[in-house]
Amino acid sequence: MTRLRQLPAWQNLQDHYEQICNTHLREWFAEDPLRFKKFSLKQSSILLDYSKNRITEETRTLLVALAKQSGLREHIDALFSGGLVNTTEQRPALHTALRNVGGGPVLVDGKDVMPAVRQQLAKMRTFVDDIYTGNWRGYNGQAITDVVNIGIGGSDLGPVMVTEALKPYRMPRGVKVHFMSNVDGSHVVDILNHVQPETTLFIIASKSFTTQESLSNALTVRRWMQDRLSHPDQLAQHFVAVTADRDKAMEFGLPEENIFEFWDWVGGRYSLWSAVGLSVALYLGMDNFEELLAGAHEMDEHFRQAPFEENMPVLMGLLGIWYSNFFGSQTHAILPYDQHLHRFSAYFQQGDMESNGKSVTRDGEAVDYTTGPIIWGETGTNGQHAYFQLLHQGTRPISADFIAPVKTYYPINDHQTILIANFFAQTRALMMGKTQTEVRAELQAEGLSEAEIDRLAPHKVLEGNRPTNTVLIDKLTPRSLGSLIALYEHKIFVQGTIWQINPFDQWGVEFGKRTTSEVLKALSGEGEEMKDSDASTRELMAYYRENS
Ligand code: G6Q
Repeated sequence: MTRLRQLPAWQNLQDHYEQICNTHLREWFAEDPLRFKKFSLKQSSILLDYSKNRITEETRTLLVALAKQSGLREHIDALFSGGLVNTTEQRPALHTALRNVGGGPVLVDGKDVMPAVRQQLAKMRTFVDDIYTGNWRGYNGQAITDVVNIGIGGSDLGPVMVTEALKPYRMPRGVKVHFMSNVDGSHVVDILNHVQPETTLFIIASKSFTTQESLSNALTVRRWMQDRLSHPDQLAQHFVAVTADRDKAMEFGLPEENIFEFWDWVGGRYSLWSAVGLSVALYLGMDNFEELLAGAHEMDEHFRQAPFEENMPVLMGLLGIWYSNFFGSQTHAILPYDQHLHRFSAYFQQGDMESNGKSVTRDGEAVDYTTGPIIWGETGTNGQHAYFQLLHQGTRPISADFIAPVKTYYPINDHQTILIANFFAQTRALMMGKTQTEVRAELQAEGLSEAEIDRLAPHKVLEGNRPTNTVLIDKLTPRSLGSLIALYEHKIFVQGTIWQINPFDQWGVEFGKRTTSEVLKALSGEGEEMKDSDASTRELMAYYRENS
């Protein structure tokens, strides 16, 4: 594998950067009335305007060349066809198969996985029907009114984000959903205080079924439930599991029919599309869950087939590379202008940072360039009254995605127009900035003296030239949300491929889990004292023991 910085396109981009890095976006917009047309595209229900980026047509050509020289086409083919793209764990990463519902076979080890995928979807549908028709009831015959998903990380963040995003599509008189992720007893108690044992269903979502937080929470909840039952078999009416390790779920005490399966070729942070989405399906209904899958599938097909110059995830991925590796950006903000998307940035904080937070190439060589950016953000309008100041006038180069629906689900008064006015205003302001001359003219018009103008003007100048993508969704629906999520998943894949890293492992997270087990054993007196532990950790544990 030729190292990234040795690729001819990389060198060309470096030279090109030197040529254009001082050009202001204002100039490019003034020169070219067709700029929006040249740098925007529509796919499914999503319009991407990337014209407010610091690029020319030549930049795009050079970035696309980088993608081609990085073998992106071959990597995409491998991703979809079950190639071992998770190189360290020697596994495919086939989240796309989970939404390939009407599509052809997908082979893993020579075996088509689609029948198993369809079987689990059918099982989910039956289960959702059973809950709503009252075929499945709690131990004393009452209908289920509350569903608690016990899971963390990839087994939590997706369902939380999607159920929040699609609130208007919840089942009429449907179940309430709760998400118990933190091992902090406060989280457990907060949720148990809001549900009744006889009408609550717990979903233990854990791919490995060994994650300490989820298992501790599940055990506590099981005890809480057992105290109320007259017969141990009644437990099965209140617990189901979603896991890739059926045996462990059975050891926990669940009958086989209460176990929904997914597979080791589904990464945790890409597992929303599997039975990990059971809480979503219960909340929205199975038809809406399948719409979500269909929307993602549409984006998959686009990603697989569109030429790179017109390929939304490829272009977004390349723009990120442009800023990270040539402009030296360290962070990228995701800013949804939709209250229901308030967990979207957090979801892709995991999606992106856990995937591309790597510093070694697939071949095990240390990288000599920057990889995954720090992803952050929350709903846009609130952010405008908080951290946007740094976006406008701070010293760090930051790129951002602005996301909004055109049509709102709740057309009350003029809220949507005001929201969208804010949305357009911010990307324009970030792009245009305000020059010294403009600031002085404005202050003069306000009647300020020359001395006052001299004092104030430097503070009111805004450099502008801050790059943004605008992502407009026709309306936030299960289908369009599916496409939007898949867009970001594939963007991450594009970047991981170009950076020559494996976006599908997470050894840092695993190391954290293992270290916790050692500390826990020492702290709870079950294991050896951590003799080789450093003075800081040892003393902190001692302090905790004395004072807790
Ligand atoms: C995701 C990560 C991580 C994982 C959780 C939960 O890609 O590996 O966030 O999802 O640690 O793991 P389990 O589902 O195995 O409990």
